[in-house]
Amino acid sequence: MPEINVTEHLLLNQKRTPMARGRLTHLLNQLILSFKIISREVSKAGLVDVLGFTGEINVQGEEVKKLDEFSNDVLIHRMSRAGVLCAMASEENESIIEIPKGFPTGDYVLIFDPLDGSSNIEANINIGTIFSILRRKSSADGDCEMSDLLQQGVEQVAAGYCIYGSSTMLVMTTGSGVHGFTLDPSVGEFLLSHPDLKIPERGKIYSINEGYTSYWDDATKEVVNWFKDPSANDLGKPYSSRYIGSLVADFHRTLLYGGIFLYPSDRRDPKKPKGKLRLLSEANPLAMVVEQSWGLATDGADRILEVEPSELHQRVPLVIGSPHEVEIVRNIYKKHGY
Ligand code: AHM
Ligand code: MG
Repeated sequence: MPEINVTEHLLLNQKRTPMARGRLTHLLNQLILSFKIISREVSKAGLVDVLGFTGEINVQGEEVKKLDEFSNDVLIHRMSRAGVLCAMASEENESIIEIPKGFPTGDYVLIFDPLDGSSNIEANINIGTIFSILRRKSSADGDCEMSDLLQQGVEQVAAGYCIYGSSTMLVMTTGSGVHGFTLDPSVGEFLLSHPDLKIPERGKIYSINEGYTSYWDDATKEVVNWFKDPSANDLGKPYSSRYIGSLVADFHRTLLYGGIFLYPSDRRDPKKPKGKLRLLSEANPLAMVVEQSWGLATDGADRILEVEPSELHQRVPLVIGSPHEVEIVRNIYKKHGY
């Protein structure tokens, strides 16, 4: 197969859209450069003083790690200067990130989780950046508004993630399929390694933090039991359990091997009745990727991409993966009145 890099791939895509002005391609190229910078730093973790906490607490009430902060800073700094955005939102920042006065702006908004799964950094486990790109809805003459960020996932024009692991890989969609690119460190380019990814129609793996069983309602307990009990499920044997605790890594495996990932609502923290994952920076982009690869994503009952956002850091239960397993789960929840 001739080697094609991500920039060439984006340009081919752009040529298929006659009216395209190349703004989205430019945005994605700037994002890709940020991923390369983050990847370089992640690969040095352990060698230099980049591990450990900064001592600060982020808006989610969690301790901020140095690499989280570094990744957030790189993305904000680079993307503010891209000239194609009118605002951004990050999982690490409480409110909307405006483009500084005097910098050129554009019609897109970018929402990201700069370093998902960062509690795993010290253990050399895969972590990643997740991104979602939308077009602004407000008039182009004024400043971007909160409503430009609070759009349903169906409005995303591009989404994906960059996973930093045994190799660095970018998986993304611009609305016509999902493609995976692996970073070749010897040339510093993301090369097309996984064209037109399709999630298997069904799988043999379920992925959930089962330590929280006692916080689940009966519906979720029945869901998980379906996967474990060969007399209940249609696999005829127990599904295998895999849970890394790094969403990008658990999702990436699910996309390639099939099966299901769940982060349901639970009773653990009354302030977070809808689970832990965020709609705008985590669930929506992965839902776009999975749907573009012929999979499904729901909150147990309804399609993630149609959930109406009301706040920036809104949390949502996430059930995502192969169509067969996601449908099974939806039917069990429906039976329980979800
Ligand atoms: P983070 O964005 O602060 O890294 O938190 C999100 C992470 C996900 O990567 C992962 O799926 C989840 O937290 C694991 O949570 P838990 O430890 O509750 O299972
Ligand atoms: Mg996260």
